[in-house]
This record gives sequence, structure tokens and C-alpha cells, in this order.
Amino acid sequence: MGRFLTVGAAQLGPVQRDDSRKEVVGRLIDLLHHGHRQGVELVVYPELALTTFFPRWFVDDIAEADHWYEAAMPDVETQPLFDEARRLGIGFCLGYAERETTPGGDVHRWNVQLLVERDGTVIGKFHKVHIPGHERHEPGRPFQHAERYYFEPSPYGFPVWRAFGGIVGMMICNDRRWPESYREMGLQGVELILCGYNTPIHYVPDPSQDILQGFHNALVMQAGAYQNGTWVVGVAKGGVEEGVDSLGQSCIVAPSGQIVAQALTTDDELVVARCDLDWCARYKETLFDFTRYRRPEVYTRITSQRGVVLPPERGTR
Ligand code: ING
Repeated sequence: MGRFLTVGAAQLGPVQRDDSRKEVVGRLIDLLHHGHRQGVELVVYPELALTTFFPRWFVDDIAEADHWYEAAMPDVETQPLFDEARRLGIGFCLGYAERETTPGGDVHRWNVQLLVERDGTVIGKFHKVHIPGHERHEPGRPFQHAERYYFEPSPYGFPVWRAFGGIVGMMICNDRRWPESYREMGLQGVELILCGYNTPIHYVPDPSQDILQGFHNALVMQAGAYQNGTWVVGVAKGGVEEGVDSLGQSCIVAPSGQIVAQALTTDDELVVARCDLDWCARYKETLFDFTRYRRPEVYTRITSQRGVVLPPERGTR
């Protein structure tokens, strides 16, 4: 038997500064059509799929960056994607920058992913929790990674939703490097985690990590999948975007931790896998039977403490 869901990781090649929303939405729709021909039921797009990765530039007045954010979803430019997905009966997960104005008039800038069911119902929205990089202009860098200037860290954590015949969660890019992201969802029985990313190959604070970007990408998603008995779908925006070379290597990871499908290019490419959500139980009910084996009473530092607290110095007497 099995509970099968055919998933497509819709990797994007670069989106340049001057590419219009209309052009990008056209590419997203092309990938939907590729998926339709392969029986895909859920298409997952990258982080900030509608624009270039704009945190690589700093602007003194953040209002100058407002055009990178969506104020409404869908709007006239993104409506064709929603319409075509619904017509084809394909659900999707879309990453973008959101500028939210609350009824009280407060403005929030979020890095989000929206999940839409096959019938067009909006299932939920995830707000990125771990915001990497820096908050101020760093003039010495070859490119900025000012995500902490452009996005507020989410206070909403890692919810999961019943959708696509299973239990689905989301995370965005840097969230995938933190075991807490997976575990928060694992503790809610997650069976499928959707994660868009933009990972520059050159890591400015420590270039010795550049050659390891692909290894680290696979390492964290494979470990997170296995340790929580869940499928993980990692979807890149790859290739050379405004001069910055970004990792592709979009992949679909099984609850065993095995990569079952991976992108061959760094361009627009749909990576497809038929995911059996029932396979999660093999791990969740055996060696990762949380109820039987976890020891939260000895894990108290995980939530009570943020940074490292060293042990006391050895006495000199
Ligand atoms: N990007 C990076 C990632 O975790 C990062 C993190 C931070 C790269 C700082 C370079 C510099 O893959 C995103 N988008 O979170």
C-alpha cells in the first residue's frame, strides 16, 4: 500500500535584479507544467523565488527596498501562478519577502513560504526563524548578507499542517542548519518538511567552508530527515545571480536519510520523487520512538539557554 505523494523540487537558476515578477512567474508556471507531465502533486519553489536575493545589497533607507517585498499574495502578477496550479490540481510552496502592515499600522518585514493545496486553498504561511548574516552595512565584503537588516526573526516557531494526505512543515534556508528546527516539527509528527534556500558558495566570514557548502547542505538535511523520520525537500535558487555564485543541489531526502533525487544543474530544473509518507513510521516507531526513548528532563539547556556556558575553571589549589 503506502501513502504516496509525488513531489517536485522546483529549483530556479538565477533571478537577476531587472527580471520582472511577470518573467519569473512565467518560469514558475513552466516548472508547474513539467511537474504536471510527471504526475507531480506538490511543487516546491526556493526561498525568495520571485526576486533576486536582494539582501546582498545594502540601502540606507529601507523604504528603497520596499519593491522587493509583496504587500499582497496573490496580486496581479502572482495570480496566474495560483490560477494555473489550481487548474492543474497541483499544490505549491512559494518563498517570498512579505511586507506586512498590521491593523494597528505597524510594519513587519518577513521572509516567508506559503503553502497552497491542490484545490487552491491556502494551508499556511511559515515565517523564517533563524535569520543569518548581519544587520549593518559591512563595507569590506565582496557582497552583503544583510538579512538581519531586511527581515525580522519569526516569533511563530515551526508549526505543521495536515495537508497533502500527511503532516507537512516548512523551514527556510538557514533554518535547515539547526537541529531544533527539525525537532520542533518532529515532535508534532511531521512527515514532509519543505525548505527553500539561497546559499552563496563563498562564505565570507570563513572561506575554508566554501568547498564544503554542498557537503553541509546534504549533511544537515539528511541528518534532520533521519533523526525525525521525515521526508525533507530542499530547493535551491542556484547559479550566478548578480555575480554571486550560489549552490544548487536541490534534493529530496527520505526518512532513512538517503537522498532519493538531486538536481543535476544549477538552473531551472524540476527534481521529482514519489514519496511514501508511510515510510516515516519505520523510523518514528522504532529507534526514533520519541515517547519511549527521548529524555527531555535532561535536555533543559536546549530551551533555557541561548549561548554557550562554559564549565567553571579548575581550582588552582
Ligand atoms: N543563506 C545561508 C544559508 O544558511 C548564510 C546562510 C549566511 C550564507 C551568511 C552566507 C552568509 O545557507 C540563507 N539565505 O539563509
